[in-house]
Order: sequence, then structure tokens, then C-alpha cells
Amino acid sequence: MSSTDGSGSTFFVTTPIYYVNDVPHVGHAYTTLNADAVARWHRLLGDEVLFLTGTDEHGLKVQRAADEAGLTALDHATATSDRFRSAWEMLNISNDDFIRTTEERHHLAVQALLSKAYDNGYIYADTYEGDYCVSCEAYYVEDDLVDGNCPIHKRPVEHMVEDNYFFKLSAFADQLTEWLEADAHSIRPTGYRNEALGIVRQGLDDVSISRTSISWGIPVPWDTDHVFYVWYDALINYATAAGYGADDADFDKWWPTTHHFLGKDILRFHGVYWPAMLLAAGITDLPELHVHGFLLIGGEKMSKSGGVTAIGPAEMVDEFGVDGFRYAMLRNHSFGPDSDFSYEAIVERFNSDLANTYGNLVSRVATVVGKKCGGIGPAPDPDATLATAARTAYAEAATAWEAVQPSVALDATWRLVREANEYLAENEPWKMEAGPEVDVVMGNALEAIRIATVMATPAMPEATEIAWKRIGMPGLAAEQRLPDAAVWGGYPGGVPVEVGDPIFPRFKPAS
Ligand code: ME8
Repeated sequence: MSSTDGSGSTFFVTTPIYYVNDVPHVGHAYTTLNADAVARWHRLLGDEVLFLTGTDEHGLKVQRAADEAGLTALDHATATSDRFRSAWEMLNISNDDFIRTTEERHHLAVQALLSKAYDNGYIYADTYEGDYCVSCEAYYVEDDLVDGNCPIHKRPVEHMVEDNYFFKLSAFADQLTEWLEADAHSIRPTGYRNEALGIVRQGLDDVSISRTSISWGIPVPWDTDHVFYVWYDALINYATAAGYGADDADFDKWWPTTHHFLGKDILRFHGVYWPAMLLAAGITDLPELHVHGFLLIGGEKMSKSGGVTAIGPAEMVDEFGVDGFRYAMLRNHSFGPDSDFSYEAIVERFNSDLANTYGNLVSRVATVVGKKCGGIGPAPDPDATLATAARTAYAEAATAWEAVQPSVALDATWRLVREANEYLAENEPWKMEAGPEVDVVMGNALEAIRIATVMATPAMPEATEIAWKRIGMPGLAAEQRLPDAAVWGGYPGGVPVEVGDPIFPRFKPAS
């Protein structure tokens, strides 16, 4: 599917589309940043990337939030959707598309895809009675409830009785089991694949996919008293953006390389319902899922409906800068398990990895080149020991990015940066006389910076371009192509190296 050799495959990567009843917080930012970093890595590999994010704007939860704000549902959705859009701009998210489920293109795709499932005999009418959590926009059976409350939001559920259209989820148990068992890349990390398998093995009931009680949704084309239940409209956003029903060539190009990033709270929808819907519509290419746990503060899921104060990404950017926040988010939280979000851990990471290690390396090298090499960066030595460190770092980072483990990839990258710092500490070029000996040391250090800088662009798109320019490289770091750009010997030498302000001044928390 995706390529590690720069051969130019396609790579379609998505985030969940976020509900517009809440404003962006660092939990949303976490998923979006991981998807962004992986999208950027694939661009470095030469893949053609389509990176999609957006907002989920229908459903009861959104309708109620709009009512409370005294706005029409669409005006409310537009205002909050814009907040997500600007949060992602602020965080330098490189999405190619931003979808809103209220857009015409989406209405058409939803109606086309579900009509296909209907024509194929997988949708039928019946009455539904059950307990509904408005925050999840989902029905629960009694066994799922905790003291009568929603297991996720810990809030009372509402009893509802409705005429509904149902989706024959039960018909897909065997195909889903086969997919999950046979394809180790269906859902990663593996624990979540097992969780989805567990859901399928417990037995699948058909699910209600339409509502008559609300009008804020996409009309069922063959029975317009109904609108599709928000989740069945929302999931289809991915197909809409890939061109489903509008441009078959586009859809065929992107769909086979679809990668969905999501939190574990919506695994059931993405890992069981969505693939079944695709199969019902005759789409047999199923996406790959990359699932992460919750960021927690003091052990509780960080979201407003979970009762824990939400933190806006803007507050973090004010403190740490865009790249400082991006790097710490990607590096501090391994992709998969739940993880504690802590301000202190970001400060520590910022100072140790950015101020003291990467920033310090760039400053030190520029200063010594200024003093001992007349400000002109010398070429590296082809046989330097650092070349081995660079090769190892690249191999490990490439494997980790491919496995969607940004934290591991950055750890490998920073090992190279640290080794370059140690190499300088051992050689003490600042004590040497100007001449060939100091030139070799500085050429090797510059080459390590060049390689680490390209590899760090997915995490720090701005700081890496500053460093790239400082060491005299032409063009942009993000325009380099891997693996070639990681091969030792690419630093040309004979180019001007600039001393500038520290890229990451040491962070001192206000006391
Ligand atoms: O579920 N830690 O939207 P949503 C980590 N509209 N990630 C978190 C998080 C936390 N504490 N809180 C939220 C929806 N997230 C639907 C999705 S997709 C077709 C429809 C992230 O606004 C995480 O990715 O509730 C989670 O899955 C998502 O936000 C839920 O966003």
C-alpha cells in the first residue's frame, strides 16, 4: 500500500471529524497532530498524500448546543467549524481538505452510498426502542450501562421509541471476522484489533440508522420523513472526500490507501460498523485504522463532558510555540495506550530535547563554524562514525513512522542529534586551531544536523526550516525526498552558515 522507498504511492489519511458542540481541545489536537506528522512523513517519501480533517455537524447533540446558544443549527455549526479550522491553521496542520457534513458534496455521497446498501438489501424498516446517550449519539443495551448511565459520559441515558431504518450489521459478522483475523494492519495497535474482534464475536445486532424525531440531518432519499442517524452520515465523510459518487477515478485512486486515525472511544464505529457499511455498498477495499488511547489529566479523560477542564491548543502554543507543543505532543505520548497529559512533562521535554539538544547543536555548530571556518560550512567526511549513527537513526525512524509510532520515530531521530552533540563534546573543535582537522569535525556535525533536520520536519515544520537555512542548505527541508536525503554525504560544503538567535530558548515557567 504505502511506500517506504519513495516510489510515489498514494496515501489517504484522515482524522475523525469533530463534533461542533464542543470547541477544539488538546485531545482533538493530539489525533490531528499525529495524522499530520504521518502525512508529512509520507510526503517526504514522495507519496501523493490526501490529508482530510473536518467537522461533524448533524445530530441531536449539535442541535441542542445550537438551541442553547440561541442560534440556528447551521449558524452554530459554521461558527464552531471555523474554530476548528483556525486551530488547525495555528498548529500548522497540513490538511489538503476540510470537510463539513453540511456540505452538498457530502449529502450527495451519503445518499449515494446508503442507497447502494439499500438496493443491495442491507437496509430495512422497523421500530426501535432503547436507551440513548445524546453525548455519544448512540444507543446502549442495558448490559453496557454503568448504574444506568452511559459508560463513557457517566450521564443518564434517554429512553427512546422510534420508527427506524435498520442496517443489517448482523450479515457481516463473518466477513468482519475474516478481515480482522487475516489482516494484521486492519487495526493497529493489535490490542484494538482484538477489541474489535471481541465485539464481532459477541454477536452483532442490526443497528438503527435513521431518525424521525429530528430534522437536523441528511434526508433518507427513499423516505424523506427520516434523516440518517448522525453516525451513519458522519462515517461516510471519508468516502465523500475521496470522491465517492462524484468522481470514480478519484475514489479508485485514494480509497485503497485509506488510513483512519482515531481515539479508542470511536473504535466500534470505525472498526465494526464502518467496514460493514462499506461492504454493504459493495466496497471491498477496507481502510487501515490507527487507534490511540485517551490523554488523561489526573487519570480522567480530558473532555468537557467527562467533567475535566479542557485545555485549548492556543494556550499551549502561547507557552511553547507551535513546534514546541507539536514536538512534545508527539514525543511524550506513545500512540496507542492511554497517557497522562502534563504541563511539567512538556516543559521538561522542551528543555531537554529542543533547547538543550537540537537547538543547542545548531547554535554551537554555527558559532564554531563562524569562528574557525570563516562562516563557511565544510563538507563531511564520507567515513565518519556519525554516518553509522545517521544510518541507524534513519532505519529505526522509518520503521516507526511506517508503524505509526511517531514517538518512537522521534526518539530515534533525537539519538542522532544527541550523538552529534557528544561527538562535538569529545572532539572539542572550539579548542582546535582553524584548519583541516576542525573542518572535518564541523562538516560531520553539519551533516548530522542536515539529516536530523529533514527527519524532524514532520514534528517541527517551522523550526526545521530555520535550521535548514542556517546551515546554508538551499530550498526547503520539507521538499527533500527520503530515503535519499538521509544518505550520509549530502551536505555540500562551501556554503555560508549563519549564527542566529537560539531556535528554542530554554523555557522557564512563570513562577
Ligand atoms: O466522536 N484524548 O467527535 P468528537 C485523546 N464526531 N483524544 C481525544 C480526547 C482525549 N481526551 N478527546 C477527544 C466524534 N479526542 C465524532 C467522530 S468520525 C466519522 C466522527 C479525539 O468531537 C479522539 O480522536 O467527540 C476522539 O476519537 C475524537 O477526538 C472524538 O471527537
